[in-house]
Amino acid sequence: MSMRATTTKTFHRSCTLCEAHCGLTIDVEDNRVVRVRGDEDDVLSHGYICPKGVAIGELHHDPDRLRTPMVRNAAGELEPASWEEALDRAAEGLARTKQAHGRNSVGCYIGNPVIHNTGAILLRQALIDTLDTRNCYSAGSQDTSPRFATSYHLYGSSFVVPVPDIDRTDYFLCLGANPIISNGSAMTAPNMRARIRALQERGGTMVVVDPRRTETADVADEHIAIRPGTDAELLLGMAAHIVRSHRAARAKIDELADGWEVIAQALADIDLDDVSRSTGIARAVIERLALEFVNAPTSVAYSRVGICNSRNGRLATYANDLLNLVAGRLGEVGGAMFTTPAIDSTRLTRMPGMDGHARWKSRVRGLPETLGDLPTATLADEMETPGEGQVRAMVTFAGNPVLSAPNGPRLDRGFAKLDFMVSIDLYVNETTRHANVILPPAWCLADQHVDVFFPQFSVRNTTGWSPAVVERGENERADWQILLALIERLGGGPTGIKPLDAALAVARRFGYRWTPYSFVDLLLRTGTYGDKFLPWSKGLSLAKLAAHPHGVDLGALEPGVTRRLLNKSKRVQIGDALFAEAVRTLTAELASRAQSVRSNDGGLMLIGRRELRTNNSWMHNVPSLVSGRERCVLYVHPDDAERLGLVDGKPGLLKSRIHTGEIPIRVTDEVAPGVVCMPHGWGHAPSAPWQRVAGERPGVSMNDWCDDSEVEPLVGQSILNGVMVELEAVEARASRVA
Ligand SMILES: Nc1nc2c(c(=O)[nH]1)N[C@H]1C(S)=C(S)[C@@H](COP(=O)(O)OP(=O)(O)OC[C@H]3O[C@@H](n4cnc5c(=O)[nH]c(N)nc54)[C@H](O)[C@@H]3O)O[C@H]1N2
Ligand SMILES: Nc1nc2c(c(=O)[nH]1)N[C@H]1C(S)=C(S)[C@@H](COP(=O)(O)OP(=O)(O)OC[C@H]3O[C@@H](n4cnc5c(=O)[nH]c(N)nc54)[C@H](O)[C@@H]3O)O[C@H]1N2
Ligand code: SF4
Ligand SMILES: [Mo]
Repeated sequence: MSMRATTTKTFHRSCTLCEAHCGLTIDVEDNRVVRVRGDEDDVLSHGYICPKGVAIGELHHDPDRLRTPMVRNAAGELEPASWEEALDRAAEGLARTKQAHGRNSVGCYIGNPVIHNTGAILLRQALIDTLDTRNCYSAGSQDTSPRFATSYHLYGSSFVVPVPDIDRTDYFLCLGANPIISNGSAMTAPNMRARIRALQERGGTMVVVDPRRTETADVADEHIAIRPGTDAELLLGMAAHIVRSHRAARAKIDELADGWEVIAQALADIDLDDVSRSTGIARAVIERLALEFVNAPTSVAYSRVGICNSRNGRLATYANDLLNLVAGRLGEVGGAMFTTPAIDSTRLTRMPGMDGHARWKSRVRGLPETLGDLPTATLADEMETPGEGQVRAMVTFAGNPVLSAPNGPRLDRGFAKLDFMVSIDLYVNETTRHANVILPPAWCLADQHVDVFFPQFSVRNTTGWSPAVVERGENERADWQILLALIERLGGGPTGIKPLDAALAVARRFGYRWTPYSFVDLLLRTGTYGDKFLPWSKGLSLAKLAAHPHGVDLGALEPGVTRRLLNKSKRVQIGDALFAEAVRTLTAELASRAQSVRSNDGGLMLIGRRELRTNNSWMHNVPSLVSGRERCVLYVHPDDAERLGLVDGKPGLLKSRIHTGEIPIRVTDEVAPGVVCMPHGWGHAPSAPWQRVAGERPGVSMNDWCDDSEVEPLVGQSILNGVMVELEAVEARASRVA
């Protein structure tokens, strides 16, 4: 028996699994992560960690995670291949399709983890430019597109997003978000529980508007159960009431915004009784909320995924910002504030072709792009409908649309029929199982990291550098290396800007190799806090960041709006014709809408749910994250359960326009009557052979029920909340059939 001394190396690194970006302290022995805990000295998270962060090592070492490229053989089975072979096959297949069927015949889908991955996000545009396709899709149309398109119109950049100044506000109105579980979105704020407690301890108030009494509602001062999909009405109604009560911050509005008169006129027509009928919230409550909001010393309205993925997602997102402006809270301490990031992504969005909205539309349904991406709800149409521009090949990159986008089964069939498909992913999942070539990256822990995206949306200005904590095997490649190799085989370069890529190709012959980190260094040094390449400067560079293992604190958010506006007018375009028209349309329809909502009595509305130990469709293959009680269950209010004869723990038969299937019932008064709720991202039966833990308890996919034929009208966002469904007990159906 041999005794070998193991040395433990300790690293500090930020967690890239969700937007909170907690600092982790990671112990590594023999190139294995043996212990993960919260980094007490991290400048933003001060030791906070959640179960997913604790499990990051388990994820990294998951034996089912792909370690080598996979290529489909003549028998149609995926088998391991060398990098050279896999990359050649990938490039050839894509080039062949493009040559035969034109540029738009190759589509691409970019998933959520890309925004958490420095190299991947910096090469994203180069990939799309190299593919030269209009058929680009992303998780955005199930997540942030309404937020980004609203920011683009109001502030001149999709990435200029107001952040709730949670640590200094007196009144936090939180709509359609569950930050105690999600740990915040478009709001990097680790340890929300402590932040909410601090708000309450300094005498502040938190109000949660949500059809479910969520974990966040549980710690708030007040929970208001709203009828799904009616937040635009509520927020516009509150703004209207503030105006009618002569409490609108007129001087502030005039100072900052254009088009107030148009919107004020549209607001004047809103009838709060109609709003009350539509939302299911008493008129007196709406009026009280409006006055509380405007009378608090400081206040902020914040809305996220629950709002974005609903019937009126973009109008509601606009109404959220409008309410902040009307109450004089935009750009104010304790209100909706703008960051001053060390790496300013808005500089990247100014690159040619990047930022914008509705510059082109999808071929079949005419839905608009946002930030270059078309709505995923129409990807299946584009795959199925013959003609010039039909999608015949796909690249999927860190995504799983079969589970994450509406009408997953239709997408599943579409992927199966493609001529060719390449996936860059850690796993064989429900989507990548259709690929001809899978290119698996060495995962985040094997690469350095500097966040270039989320400091845009942080409640405090901070930055930092993370080292790789495990060594990359000889045969392993980071996402950015895979992308670059694929792009170069297809004739492109790292920036997607032809003259620049040509210059970089020349420089390469002299030994200079572009890396994402050389670019990050450039962005840092030329940014607000940069050293501007002056050796004596105290400013930031990549090397300076590396000297601060717990991150660099750049201070609290600064007040002001105009400094962040990127439109020519340097004014908030609050009266944009698109929004004004949408407000008028909604107002006109309110009465009849309220009527139709009532006539739907008996029908149920399906909404989504996130759970602390899982993340969208992945992380279900990690035993410590999926142990314990079954999570993929449908919450049903006791009144509805009784009316429908449903029993807790037994399956129910859930039916939407496009799908009927069984799901276990949990009876709970957490959901409002008339509302049922299930998590998305489950339904792992098809990937069971490759993800053995996930396959043991596969669950069912919410997006089997969500309809892709109906989308939100202004951005084509998928409607994943407030989906009309019917429900019955499985036994009831069985006895009827008999
Ligand atoms: N019904 C319903 N549907 C929803 C939502 C909802 O609320 N309700 N939420 C939506 C939201 S907000 C989002 S963001 C989407 C997410 O939807 P998607 O982005 O389509 O899917 P994910 O489930 O995040 O899958 C991410 C994939 O990336 C892989 N991966 C993880 N890290 C890396 C990496 O570093 N490199 C590479 N190459 N691959 C990696 C994982 O293995 C996984 O297969 O789902 C959306 N779908
Ligand atoms: N544990 C965990 N954390 C995550 C993720 C995860 O999957 N698991 N995903 C990450 C991702 S990709 C994102 S984008 C963020 C999202 O973070 P959040 O935006 O906080 O998202 P959710 O937790 O889905 O919260 C949406 C809330 O909206 C409510 N809701 C549904 N319909 C309506 C409606 O019509 N009106 C109102 N007012 N509310 C409604 C739902 O009940 C739910 O409580 O979370 C991130 N963090
Ligand atoms: S909340 Fe959890 S998953 Fe999110 S960054 Fe922190 S530790 Fe990671
Ligand atoms: Mo998301």
